[in-house]
Amino acid sequence: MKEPQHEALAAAIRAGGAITVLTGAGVSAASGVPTFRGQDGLWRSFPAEQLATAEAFDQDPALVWEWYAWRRALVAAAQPNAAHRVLADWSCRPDADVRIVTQNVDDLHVRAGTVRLVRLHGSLWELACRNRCATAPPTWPDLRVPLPVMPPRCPHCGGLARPAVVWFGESLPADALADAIDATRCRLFLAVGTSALVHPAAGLIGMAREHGAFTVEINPETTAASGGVDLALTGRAEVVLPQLDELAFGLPSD
Ligand code: BV8
Repeated sequence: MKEPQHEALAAAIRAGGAITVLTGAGVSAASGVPTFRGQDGLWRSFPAEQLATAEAFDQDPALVWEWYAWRRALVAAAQPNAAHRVLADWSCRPDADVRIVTQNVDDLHVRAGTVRLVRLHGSLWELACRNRCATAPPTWPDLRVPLPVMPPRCPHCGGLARPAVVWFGESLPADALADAIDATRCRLFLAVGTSALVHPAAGLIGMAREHGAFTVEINPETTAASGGVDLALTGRAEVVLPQLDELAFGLPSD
């Protein structure tokens, strides 16, 4: 059904100019990757403060690695969904200026072929030396499922390796955060599939509005950001984004 709000937003997307899309766990929900705070959310059985922190890791690296190994196996068996594919298509269009800023660490945006992607919180598919040893690179890719040794070791110093993700209480990579802040200088800012609870990522929405962007939220539920955006579209990313894509650019990209 072509709703007026969708039509108007599609026209704005088609009009060109800088567009930024901030994504959260909700865009991977349709791929079967649990969100963090939803009904079946990961945090429900694993409260963040127990696992996604350096303290939790140092206290029980085996337990934290068990959680990440479980998530890696789950994501490895998942496929990018229509939401990822539409955003990848938009990011590749020569006639569009679209940047994707993600909080997700599943790399499904990468597997969907997204270019101009900013990963704020790192990747499940990269490791780092927990000791930050001098001989190891800051991070290195490791796509193996299952990991041959648990918990994995740093190949350079033999110490523990950690997931190269940003834990609570850790700063975001300075370059990624700077790129994300730069991306708030846009005409249209879409927040898709995020509860807008985790900072500084959630703050990007208000920053975009302050920079004059028309801000839109796409989410089946009301969130912390819903009251502060120009347009809150109730819906699932894998449904709404293909609708907008067809309205904006004609043929369904799927
Ligand atoms: C930092 C990687 C400086 C690990 C993650 C300011 C105010 C308040 C708190 C703070 C603040 N500044 C800093 C903090 C503390 C903290 C924080 O934000 N705490 C919150 C929880 C209160 N932030 C930090 O610690 C950050 N670091 O600021 O550094 C510093 C340094 C020292 C001391 C203090 C500060 C680091 C944050 C990064 C944490 N790492 N992930 C891992 O994944 O294992 S965060 C984690 O949450 C994921 O990355 C996830 O992406 C992210 C955000 O969650 P969402 O993506 O929004 O997912 P969620 O489940 O919450 O929501 C899903 C949404 O999708 C829902 O709304 C649902 O309705 C919707 N949905 C469901 N299905 C669909 C859908 N939408 C569309 N379609 C669907 N089909």
